[in-house]
Amino acid sequence: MSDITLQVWEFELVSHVLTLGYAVMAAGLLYFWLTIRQNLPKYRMSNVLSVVVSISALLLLFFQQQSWVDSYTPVLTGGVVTSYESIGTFSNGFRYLNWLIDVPNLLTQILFVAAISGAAFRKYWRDFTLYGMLMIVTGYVGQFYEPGRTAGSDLVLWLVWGGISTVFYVFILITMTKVIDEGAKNMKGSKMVGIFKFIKPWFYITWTIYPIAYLMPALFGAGIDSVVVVSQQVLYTIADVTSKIIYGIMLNTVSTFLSQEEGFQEAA
Ligand code: RET
Repeated sequence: MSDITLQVWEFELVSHVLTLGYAVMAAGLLYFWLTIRQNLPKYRMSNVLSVVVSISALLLLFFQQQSWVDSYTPVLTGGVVTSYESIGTFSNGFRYLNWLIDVPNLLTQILFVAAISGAAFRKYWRDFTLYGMLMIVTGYVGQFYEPGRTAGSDLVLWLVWGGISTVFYVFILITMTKVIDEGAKNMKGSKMVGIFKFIKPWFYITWTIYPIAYLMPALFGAGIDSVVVVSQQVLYTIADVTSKIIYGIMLNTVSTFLSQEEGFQEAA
């Protein structure tokens, strides 16, 4: 990584945001686990997948925070910290590998709440997993070429791999749109249709934060500088909380109310 000097507040902001991120994952983990029995058994797999997603993100953000602190050293002037200098490479590579676990799970869990089963379930599951993996792997290759980050930077290759990844992302959006439309039909007459349909714009917005973070070096000029590094971490963490935990809470709320409407009562 080229030398980066961070203002004290920039260094601390990222450290705090990452810590908040894994604290939210820990809270989400408990919430999804403790509320699972409020749901009919047919919806519970959605909670299980939320638990899997939360724990993997918890670990990732924890190590991301440690790696952040290890990658910078304080610069002292007259005994006072005036800035932070980079001393190692801090990369987003771990995140991408974490998405390999989380993306297929996040995409699959909605199928249970949408009451999609049988051959349709298998088809959506296969498409989601395939597109998700290909989107991430191509994006992972692309981030190695990120402008200004290492000696291997290459603007064109970075954009080409990012572009290929975007094609798979568009397939995911199309598939998710179909799933939500179908799920809304399946729960017609329920009070939960509104919340369930709201997941569509929520999904579009929160998932699109990831490619925006990828593009930060292009939006802020040629080389990597502190604005790029800091804004990427803040954006990725906002995206993590909204696309995993808040999305999971919406799905859990829908399944709990659907369970009640279907006459289910939690055993005492
Ligand atoms: C990349 C590369 C650039 C192009 C696109 C991307 C999309 C990434 C997305 C990631 C979603 C991740 C989630 C993780 C949750 O754990 C790979 C940044 C389109 C949409 C939801």
